[in-house]
Amino acid sequence: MKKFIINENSLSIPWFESIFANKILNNKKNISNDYKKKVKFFIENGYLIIRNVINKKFVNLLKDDFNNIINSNEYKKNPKYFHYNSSPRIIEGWKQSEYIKKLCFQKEVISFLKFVYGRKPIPISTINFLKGTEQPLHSDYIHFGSSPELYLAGAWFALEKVDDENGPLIICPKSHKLNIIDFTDLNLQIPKSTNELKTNYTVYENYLEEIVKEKKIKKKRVHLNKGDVLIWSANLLHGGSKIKKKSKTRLSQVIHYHFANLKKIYNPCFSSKSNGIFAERDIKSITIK
Ligand SMILES: O=C(O)CCC(=O)C(=O)O
Ligand SMILES: [Fe+2]
Repeated sequence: MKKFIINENSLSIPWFESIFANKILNNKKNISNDYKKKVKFFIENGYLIIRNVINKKFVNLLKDDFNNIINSNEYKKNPKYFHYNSSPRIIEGWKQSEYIKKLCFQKEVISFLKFVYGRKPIPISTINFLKGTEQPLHSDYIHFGSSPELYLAGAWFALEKVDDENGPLIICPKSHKLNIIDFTDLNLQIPKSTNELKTNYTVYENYLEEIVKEKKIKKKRVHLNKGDVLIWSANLLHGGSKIKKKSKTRLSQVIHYHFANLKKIYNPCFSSKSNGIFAERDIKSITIK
């Protein structure tokens, strides 16, 4: 009889997402107790804050680039229906700025992701924010699916102080353990137009609010300082809180990562996993020359 061996190679999801996560972590060699503690926190809560990972000089240079992009008026934004206020969510900034691109390869973030996912992280998208997004709770896994499942992470960098005044991130610790869903799990159809997409997305957002109420899931507003980063795992619920001081900026950059050697990446908004329908994606990864 062949035994089941508990290690990362006998699992299809990232090992830290599995019920054996702590056991596998404890068997890892050559890591400090301090690092172990951080990983344990990530396993339990689905996110981790690392303070002061980028220096002020780098942040200022990135901000200069960002201001130039804004002033040039030549940039790509998320579609209108993914904006919840008038402040632009600028995508593909890495094509215009070396600093925006360099941030995708920030050492601490890459090495942490590599450790917990057991694969090389591959940056696939950047969004640069001028102000808070006021975006309702969602999981990024509704946008970026992978096979094997859950090989997705986000790194959200504060490029200035973020507190209750300028619309901080809201996260739901431990929510990464909620079921993975797409619209068809809510008895909706795969959308055939952007109108239908927006309608479904709103139902999805309202569904999540109901789940949070029903399960009494706590929301946490995250205060960060310039140069801090918050890393979230694939299915962690997060959003942007209301901006109390409307005139204030909330300069920040989020980077989404898939990982090496995936069989498939797909867009769950146009897929139905339960019916075996996958809208496969062909994403060009962000690379450094
Ligand atoms: O920055 C925020 O307020 C939320 C952004 C976000 O959730 C995302 O881009 O995935
Ligand atoms: Fe998100």
